[in-house]
Amino acid sequence: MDKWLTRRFFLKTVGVFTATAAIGSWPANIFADEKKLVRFPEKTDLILLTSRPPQLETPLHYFKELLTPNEALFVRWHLANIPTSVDLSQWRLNIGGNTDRELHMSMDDLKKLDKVSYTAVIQCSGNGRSFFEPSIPGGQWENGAMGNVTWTGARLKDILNAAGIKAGSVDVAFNGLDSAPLPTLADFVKSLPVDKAVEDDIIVAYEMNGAPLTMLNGFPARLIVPGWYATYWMKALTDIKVLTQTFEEFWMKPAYRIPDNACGCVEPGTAPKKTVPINRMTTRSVIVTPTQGSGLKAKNPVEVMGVAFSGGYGIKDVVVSVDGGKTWNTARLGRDLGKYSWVQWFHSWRPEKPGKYTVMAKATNSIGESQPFDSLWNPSGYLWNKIEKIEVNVI
Ligand SMILES: Nc1nc2c(c(=O)[nH]1)N[C@H]1C(S)=C(S)[C@@H](COP(=O)(O)O)O[C@H]1N2
Ligand SMILES: [Mo]
Repeated sequence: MDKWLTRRFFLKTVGVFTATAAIGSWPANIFADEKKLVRFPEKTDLILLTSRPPQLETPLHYFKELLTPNEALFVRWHLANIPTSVDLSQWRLNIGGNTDRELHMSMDDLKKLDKVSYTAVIQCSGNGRSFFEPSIPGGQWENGAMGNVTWTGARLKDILNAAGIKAGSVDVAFNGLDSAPLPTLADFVKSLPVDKAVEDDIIVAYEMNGAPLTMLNGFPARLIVPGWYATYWMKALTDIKVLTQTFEEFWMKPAYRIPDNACGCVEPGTAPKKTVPINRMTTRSVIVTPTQGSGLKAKNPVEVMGVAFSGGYGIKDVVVSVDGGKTWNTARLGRDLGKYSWVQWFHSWRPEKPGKYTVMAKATNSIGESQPFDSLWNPSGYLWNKIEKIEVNVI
């Protein structure tokens, strides 16, 4: 693999070691047939999807917090060979391809560049996949393949400009320390169009919530493409290559593509005629409290609470219904941490009478994008943003 070269070329400068005591011992190789909690190094108890590669979901209750704690942030790797220890004295960020010069930046070099910090939602393309009907194969995530984190790092633009982007550049490709256990499986390499790559807000982050990245979330540095799905947020980043051609290897094509139309959807069970690489996140809201099926007491006040976000345009409003969508109330929004962050929303409710109630929430962003009442379907189970509905029992 690695047809686009750099890995072999740069191998000398990259230090990857197999499991060491550095981050402790790993749970055994388990494939979850029921959801249970497991604890990986530097992580708290998370919901297990698979252990090799690790795919761990954040329990919903963590989203009561505006920022997702590092130890609770979800984990998703595609390939079983992942870095479990990185020697920073050996690690380099290598930049090359269609550039004036080749760079091999150390962590110190990276930290000398202008330091940028903002809060952004990280969300897997397949977050919410388990809710699709008809069901779709792939990681059966509920709502926990997302989190809200303050990222700090250097602008990708500054790194690329230091190398000097030459005329005729089309795409920029990114590779990390993980690799495929079998030669038949493609290395995880992603790309962005060069015009996107030089946008101000894209950074190579070396901190999450003010601390170094956890190993499972991409230590020592990862790409942050705020507003876009996390498939582009290359973890354990080592190689950046500027290309004169469209990069169309496996993880860009056929993987991670959506129907090329306004809804990114097709008739359930059918295949799209034309696809494009997945990109900006859809607008959505998630109900955090009360939880599905919970029991409430009549005449007792309850705070309906959740989070809402969109692909980089901020949230204009969130409306909440406690009667299955017959009437809607505008929710109170919490602290604004910028257009890439989620916002918490609150609606104080006092159910008068016992019975079953259906609670719903619907967010709209600053450019009018909102959420559908009926699920939009695509064959990979991406872009989930159907209006959430939960049922509670008032006694
Ligand atoms: N090196 C590397 N980076 C990667 C991936 C991967 O498999 N390898 N998966 C991507 C996908 S699809 C997601 S959803 C996010 C998950 O980031 P997290 O594990 O920090 O939550 O990492 C992205 N970056
Ligand atoms: Mo993902």
